[in-house]
Amino acid sequence: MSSNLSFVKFIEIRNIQSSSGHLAFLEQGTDLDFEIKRIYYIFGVNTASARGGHAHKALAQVFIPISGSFRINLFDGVESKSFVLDCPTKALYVPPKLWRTLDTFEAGSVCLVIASECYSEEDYIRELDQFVLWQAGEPK
Ligand code: T46
Repeated sequence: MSSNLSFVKFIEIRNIQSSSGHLAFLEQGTDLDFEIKRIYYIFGVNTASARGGHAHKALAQVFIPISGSFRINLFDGVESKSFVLDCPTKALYVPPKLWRTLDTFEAGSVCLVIASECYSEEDYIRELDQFVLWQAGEPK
């Protein structure tokens, strides 16, 4: 089985620094190889809480730790990898077809997500056993 885990990558976000602070930016085409359809953000997460616990069939995402830090755990049905996001100029590209959980949120963290699709519950697989079966049967 080929795995989308191999396509997960950090993206260095361009950052203009001056005496009055930083300005970081991403552009479609240069930094993002998908069309932006949606942006959402997660904040106010209790440090003991986890988010996610699902996979997406088609949605590609870029995660940016705007503030604080958290961990993204990815699972392709066989292999797992974890990534710590703790720098606002270091984003993580996550392709579809990966089970994910987000945990170890630092207090005050803000997770911005740039998404390739509008929200659709049809795109979610929210049961781990269903995801493993779907991955095993999914032609690659
Ligand atoms: C992901 C992780 C990191 C909407 O109505 N519109 C939206 O754009 C989103 C993202 C969610 N929702 C609704 C669906 C649920 O009723 O908001 C509620 C909470 O969503 P969910 O349980 O999926 O939240 P998380 O934090 O577990 O997952 C979210 C994203 O859904 C998902 O794409 O990768 O953040």
